[in-house]
Amino acid sequence: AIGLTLDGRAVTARPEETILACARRHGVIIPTLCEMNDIDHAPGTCRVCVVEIDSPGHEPGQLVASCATPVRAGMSVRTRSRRVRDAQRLQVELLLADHNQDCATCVRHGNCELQDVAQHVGVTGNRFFDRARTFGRGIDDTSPAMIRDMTKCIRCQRCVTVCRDGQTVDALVVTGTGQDTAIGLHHGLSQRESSCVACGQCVLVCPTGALGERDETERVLDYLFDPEIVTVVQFAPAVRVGFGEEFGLPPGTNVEGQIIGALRRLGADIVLDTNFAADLVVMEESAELLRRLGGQRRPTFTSCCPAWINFAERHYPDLLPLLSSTKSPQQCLGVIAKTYLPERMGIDPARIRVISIMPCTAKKDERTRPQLSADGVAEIDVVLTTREFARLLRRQGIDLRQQAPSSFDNPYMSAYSGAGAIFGTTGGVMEAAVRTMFHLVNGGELPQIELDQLRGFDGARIATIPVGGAVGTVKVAMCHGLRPTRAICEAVRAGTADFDFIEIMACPGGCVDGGGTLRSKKAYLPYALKRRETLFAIDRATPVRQSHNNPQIQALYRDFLGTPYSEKAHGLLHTYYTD
Ligand code: HC0
Ligand code: SF4
Repeated sequence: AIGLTLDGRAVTARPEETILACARRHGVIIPTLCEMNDIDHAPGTCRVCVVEIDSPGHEPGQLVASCATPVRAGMSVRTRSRRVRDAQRLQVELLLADHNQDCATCVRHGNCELQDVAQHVGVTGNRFFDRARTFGRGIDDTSPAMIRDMTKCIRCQRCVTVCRDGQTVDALVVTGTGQDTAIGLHHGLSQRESSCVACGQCVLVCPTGALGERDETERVLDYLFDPEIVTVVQFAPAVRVGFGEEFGLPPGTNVEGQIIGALRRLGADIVLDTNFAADLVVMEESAELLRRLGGQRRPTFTSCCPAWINFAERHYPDLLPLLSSTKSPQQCLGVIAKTYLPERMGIDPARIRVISIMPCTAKKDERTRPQLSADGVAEIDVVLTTREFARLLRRQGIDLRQQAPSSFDNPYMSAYSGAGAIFGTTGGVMEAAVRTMFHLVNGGELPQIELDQLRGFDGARIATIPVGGAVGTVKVAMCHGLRPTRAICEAVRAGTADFDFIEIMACPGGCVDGGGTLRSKKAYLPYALKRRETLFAIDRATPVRQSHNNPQIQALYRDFLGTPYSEKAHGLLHTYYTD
């Protein structure tokens, strides 16, 4: 260990660590904006983390960026001297000079790292603000999923790092230098035209409101308060375990009951569960996979993650024939809610609007696919991210902590199995499908319901599953995050991958950490494992553990669809992809 002085206190540091890292370990706060430890990002561009040092090789009292300066034995560091505070304040004032400061209307209002840092360094005025300069950088609202408001960008480049190094999509690029530095899409393309897959990981790391979801809470209020419209609301498997934090509950708390209660209070007419549709997808996908097993084309890829579909279409179009044709649970729920449900309940389908609450930005984009509409009627009418749902509750004065829980009561489309519940975490779709495939092949139930070999958390995992019967074993792989996904796509393309079935989730962790989840400050994906544990606990506590044993799924096939993969099921629940 190295000895040094930190604000007059003798402390020890690890060799090679930066002044910033050392200070953090000792509980000393140095403000930062561009730096983000979780994604290994410290470009040193914001210069808010300056400190004063006395150290050999430096001028006495030299100001240095603490994120980029390693500790040295005998160094003396001052983090809060007058000179440091003045320098930090000046840096933040310069950042604010061309930052659109319409904070009251900002998507990041109340949860902004720039606001925090401005408070920390004591900025009290706007000496240099020049609104005209913010006009030089525009707003890109071409994507159905998200808005890039570059008038609020502070050029920290976290988005560039997460998109390039984390996701390997590399859609974003730094343009210009000095005062003209900006973040854009490669080749000057719009977000929509670019190679972006709408995964939303850049939104999760953005410290300000420069990147945000396209807010559609107003549309939802229009539907809720229109007496002619029958509102059908679904929420995704992962939403119930990632939403309580916003209202001060411990991370990973299951708030399913409170969400249902809040939706009823908002005036939702029918509350359904995406978990039900996950069970439906298992039925279709397992039947599809067993058919494909005998054929030439291997492997089959899952198709429920819309950012993965975008990735395949834009980056690996030659692999599209390998994707399962089964629509995602979100879309399957929409189509069944506009056909079977009104038939059963005696409602005019034209009055129905389906609202989804998803931990995902790409679900907003998926909804707009032309092949997911029939005769001009979209299967899903509006998608709210988890963040917008929190905003909607606040706008309506609902505090989740005070909300009495309620439960699902729709007799047709709200029951779910434990298999449907675990869709929200990496490996869950595979585990759910294996439980049903085993049944389809052998008649009975898989004796060991929880498949530990599928439950690790590495970016890519492989397993061999003894399904038995005529099938024997099935070789599977599960990837979460697009870096491991790219690696497996390359292997499949090269013919070196020996798999039958591959599950892909574009976001690291799967939906529990989707790009539409609540944003943490300075942390990337801090709660994945807690949320995942709660999903596994829901599975254990659910009396029915297999999708094919969900009584409402059995009734849907008996009364409406026929068998899995029947002509009717195929017409409603399957889709195609285009490059
Ligand atoms: Fe997911 Fe889904 S599991 S993508 O992660 O498959 O968003 O939670 O809703 O559609 O069910 C997200 C979560 C879903 C879908 C389901 C799938
Ligand atoms: Fe990159 Fe995903 Fe952001 Fe698109 S949404 S720019 S792919 S990180």
